[in-house]
Amino acid sequence: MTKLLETIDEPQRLSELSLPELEQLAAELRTYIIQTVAQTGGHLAPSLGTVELTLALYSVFKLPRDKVIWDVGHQAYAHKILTGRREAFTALRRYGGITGFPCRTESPYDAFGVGHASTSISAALGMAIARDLDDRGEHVIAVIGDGAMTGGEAFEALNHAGQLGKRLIVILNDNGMSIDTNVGAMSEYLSRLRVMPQYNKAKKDLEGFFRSIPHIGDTVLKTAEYIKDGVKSVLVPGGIFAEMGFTYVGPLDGHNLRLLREVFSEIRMMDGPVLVHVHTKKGRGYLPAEIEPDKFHGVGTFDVISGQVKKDEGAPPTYTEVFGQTLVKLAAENPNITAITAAMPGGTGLKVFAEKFPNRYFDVGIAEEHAVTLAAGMAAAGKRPVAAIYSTFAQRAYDQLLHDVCLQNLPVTLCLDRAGLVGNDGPTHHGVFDLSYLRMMPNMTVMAPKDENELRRMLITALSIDGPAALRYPRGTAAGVPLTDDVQPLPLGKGEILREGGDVCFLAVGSMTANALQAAELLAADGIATEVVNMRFVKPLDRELLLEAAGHVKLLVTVEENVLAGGFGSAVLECLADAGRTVPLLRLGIPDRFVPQGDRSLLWEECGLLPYQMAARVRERLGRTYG
Ligand SMILES: Cc1ncc(C[n+]2csc(CCOP(=O)(O)OP(=O)(O)O)c2C)c(N)n1
Repeated sequence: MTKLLETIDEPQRLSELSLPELEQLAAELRTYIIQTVAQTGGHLAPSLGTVELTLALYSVFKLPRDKVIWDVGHQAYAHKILTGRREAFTALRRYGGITGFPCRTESPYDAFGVGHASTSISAALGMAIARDLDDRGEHVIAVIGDGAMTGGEAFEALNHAGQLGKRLIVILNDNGMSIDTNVGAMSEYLSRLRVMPQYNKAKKDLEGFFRSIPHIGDTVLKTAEYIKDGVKSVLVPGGIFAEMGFTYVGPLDGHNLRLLREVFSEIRMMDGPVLVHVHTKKGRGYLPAEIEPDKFHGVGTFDVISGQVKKDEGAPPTYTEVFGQTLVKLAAENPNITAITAAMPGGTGLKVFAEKFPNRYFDVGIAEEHAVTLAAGMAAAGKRPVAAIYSTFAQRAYDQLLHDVCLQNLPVTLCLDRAGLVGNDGPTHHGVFDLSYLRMMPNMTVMAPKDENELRRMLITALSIDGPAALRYPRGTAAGVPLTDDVQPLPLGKGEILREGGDVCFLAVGSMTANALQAAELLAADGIATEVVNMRFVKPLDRELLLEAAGHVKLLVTVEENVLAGGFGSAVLECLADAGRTVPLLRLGIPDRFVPQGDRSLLWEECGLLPYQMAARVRERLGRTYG
């Protein structure tokens, strides 16, 4: 039998379907999402929770004229499948395949590019303003999770939208979860709404009310009034959103297609900003994901029947794990150490710390800016805060790092996980800018370890510096070196010569040290004697070592998993220029463009960072320079 899903190439078809057909489609979508993500990996639990929401929205609103902006975009798999990418979905997140998030260049239905949280209401308001300036009539709808709602930008946008009073729909997709359990006073407020005794009764009343409307058009105004004054006061004591100028509707069962369609049909006719609060279940329809929504938030390949995630048994620990364990050890010795995460306790390895030292552990929600200034405040008051943030999300806290931490020379330790190319999450998530944006900040020390043992030494070093320090390390398994018992701090600003050679010298940073060593082997086989230095510090630079190397080789090669613009190679050039030295120098790193998604090794290849490519570039440059 032909599946209904196979007949849907564009979302316009959805408005022709009956309620039972839409319900059938919901089931088919779930099966397709589960089976595909089991093969590709991806954001399973968030996307299973929004199936009915997507169907209800797309069967009521007129896409692509009406704009739907998905916050983060990790819950938008049904959106992708229903908007012309059903077959392409099998290559989700793969190199050359479709991206894991909405992306404007991928589809006209992807109204706004996303990946980082809490941007949807700002973007939607911008579109609503543009629409009104141009006298158009489309609807603009932001769909934001309760986790993303903890981000400051979401509040800034609500604040602005409430004041402007423009026609705008915000759908709050509340599943009680961020990646881990959601945190914060707003989250507690939302869960109070969930358990209010009036909720179930009022929900029924609301359903009954809409069902009893014979000619919807005639009763729109009455309905709008009911929603505005009735539901608000029954269901939302204090009504935060109403106080901010929004008409509040809800909470509604986000899996009840009929109810959602009815409510969306009504609010389509309303003016001003409206917030529809829906309750959904993360992982809905796949039991393993319902039971462990955090594990299935973003998941690798897994077995559909058992729900077992495929693991590489016997693989070395991840950098994240080594960081988490080391911090726990250090915190046991130093009661001043505190740990801060911005909604990523699992992802940053801080869960062990949270269990051991709950009163010194702080999950601030998706609020990287606050996390950094919070750390600055703790440091100013005598603590040794460690803020563990993914490199890409720390971009949010640029000014806080500069103005609150570095300007005051406060001893905040910044641990940047997922630095470098992250793989399948793609350009929104690659952590390839941090060396550039950190090294220009006065007072900042910047380090990158070549392996997990060095990560531990760098953490101790950072915590011994009387000022700000950052270390950045990559996603995934570490080098697999034995962890030594006696972990000593590193000499500040000193590199390490790993291999001697008189023709070429690789100056390598962090993850690229291993690749440089392999490239050196290849060159040595061609009779090109190649030195390799593990620089350890991007700031302060080991000037002495650099100038010495510049004096005895024919070519210096800098190699980093960071953008070339303003990165480590630029720092080396500055150092040489300041010393009045002109030396042939080749810079290897991430080019001046956004790198797509795919396996990390494929992306390294795309950027010319595999050992054979490095060796080829060196040979070519030597040939050109010395004939
Ligand atoms: C600025 C930023 N920080 C952190 C993240 C990582 N992140 C992705 S989804 C997510 C949780 C979002 O929770 P919610 O909005 O409730 O959506 P749900 O996954 O529960 O559907 C987090 C913390 C991010 N995408 N952007």
